[in-house]
Amino acid sequence: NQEMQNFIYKRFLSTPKREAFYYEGKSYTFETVYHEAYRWAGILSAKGVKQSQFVGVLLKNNLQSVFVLFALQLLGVKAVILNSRLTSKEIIWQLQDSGSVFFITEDAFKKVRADVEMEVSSLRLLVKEEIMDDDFEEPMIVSEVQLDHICTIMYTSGTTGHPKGVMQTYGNHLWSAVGSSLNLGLRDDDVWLCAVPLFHISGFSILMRGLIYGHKIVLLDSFDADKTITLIREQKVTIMSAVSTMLKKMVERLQQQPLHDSFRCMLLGGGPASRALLEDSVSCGIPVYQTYGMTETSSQIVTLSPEDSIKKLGSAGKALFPSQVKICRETGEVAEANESGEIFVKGPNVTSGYLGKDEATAEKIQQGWLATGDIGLLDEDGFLYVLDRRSDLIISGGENVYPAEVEGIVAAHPAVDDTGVIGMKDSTWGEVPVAFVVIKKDAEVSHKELEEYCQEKLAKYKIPKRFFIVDQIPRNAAKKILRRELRKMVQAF
Ligand code: S0N
Ligand code: AMP
Ligand code: MG
Ligand code: MG
Repeated sequence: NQEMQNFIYKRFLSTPKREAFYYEGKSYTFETVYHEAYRWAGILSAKGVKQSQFVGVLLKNNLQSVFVLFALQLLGVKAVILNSRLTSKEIIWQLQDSGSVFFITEDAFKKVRADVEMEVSSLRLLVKEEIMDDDFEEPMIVSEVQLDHICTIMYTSGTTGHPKGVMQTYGNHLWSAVGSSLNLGLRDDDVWLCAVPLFHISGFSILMRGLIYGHKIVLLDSFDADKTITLIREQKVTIMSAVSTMLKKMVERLQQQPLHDSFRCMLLGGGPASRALLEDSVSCGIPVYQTYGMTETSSQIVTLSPEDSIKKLGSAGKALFPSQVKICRETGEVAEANESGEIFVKGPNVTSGYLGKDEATAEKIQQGWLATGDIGLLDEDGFLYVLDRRSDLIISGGENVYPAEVEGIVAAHPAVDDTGVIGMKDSTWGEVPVAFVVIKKDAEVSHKELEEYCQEKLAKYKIPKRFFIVDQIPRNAAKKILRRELRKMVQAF
């Protein structure tokens, strides 16, 4: 069993005086970050937060949140990181599924907080603003972390039913950061801008890289294209992580005035990117690197390399040094070059499985190979092209929407007889969900009512943007929805 010094403590010992963060006009060194995390560990410890517990966290993208997340690592707690766009119902489900003992949140999430308090009385609630000046107790710091111990849990939805908690170990995060650096390189002057949510691995992995590499992170509360461009210039940012929706907004503004030369990488992931967006980025001086990765791989697993970023534009690249990728036919045989099939990935950054779901884990991971459900091909030079998303998955601005989950909610409406959900192209979000609905005989329901019905149960981005009333949902003999037919029907409306 491999052990390493606690990453936060190690970074503090290594380079205490280096800048770790730039946030809202101020810089913070690793020394300050360590002390703040330690202080938070003391406060949480006094409340009863202990090693090995699962603790739910619902936090905004600010520096205090980083301190809390780092405090949990110092305490050896498994942080169940919750997506703040979810409804109370969805959050409560994840808190219960993970067996969280505490729920740490902040003032901004008043409604969720009240709902959690009312519905899960056994959960101990801690509100950041209310406890930040409370009593401190000398915390029991986990001085060494086991690489196979869980650091974080992030939920990801599946094709059927409820989301599953992806277990991300210290080793997963470490190897992910190592793989990234062996491809993109490390430079003394690197500064990584984080405008993606810390509750996704896109954002959380930036925090881990910051600790492991010892470079500065420019942290934003949320994405704003103008603010981001200003900060890239002011803070001499060299790398940024983005999804297509964000990049598109930046490209619109950068036509006239390209970024400085030292900005060396726009790491683009979380979903597909159009050829036009990639070309526009290059033409306005943004060095764009497509990457393929997911919650289960603790961020990137396949990424373009600097020398191929132009030559192989449109490809997601090759597997990072610690990892492997292969394409398989339905029979399980490895596909030939340029033949499409399911994408499988393997490596020390790949999760060991889903929390408490041994069956789902055994189904998805065999001999270390994770069946992603995505469809792609490797060209004759071994470059990955992602052709289609895992089983019907709709990606809206980097957030995942599973049709089955939305269908389950819409179908439960008393006036609805049957429903089918698909993605529809959208210029802002890439894709948005839309629903086809069959209304029960003699029943009546307006679009507005259907929308309101969804509001309590589904995160905003999952609510169908349109409801098309139809006589029948096309299904095959096994009653499976024929989504291809629905896609054709969209064009008729
Ligand atoms: C695109 C973003 C920034 C949009 O958010 P914005 O503009 O801040 O919106 P809000 O002000 O919060 O809300 C305004 C209205 O818009 C609705 N809304 C917000 N987001 C969405 C959305 N995605 N889809 C649909 N609607 C949305 C709000 O509900 C609100 O509506 P009204 O006004 O009606 O109330 C934001 O969505 C965002 O940050 N997206 C990115 C999320 C992300 O990071 N996804 C990646 C997840 N995947 C991974 O983490 C694995 C891949 C990975 O690790 C990676 C990914 C990218 C780059 C690098 C990596 C890597 O490997 O390192
Ligand atoms: P998540 O774990 O929520 O980040 O979702 C990961 C999923 O996003 C993958 O399984 C893919 O379906 C999709 N995805 C990630 N990267 C790409 C890419 N470069 N091109 C197309 N789809 C992608
Ligand atoms: Mg997901
Ligand atoms: Mg906003």
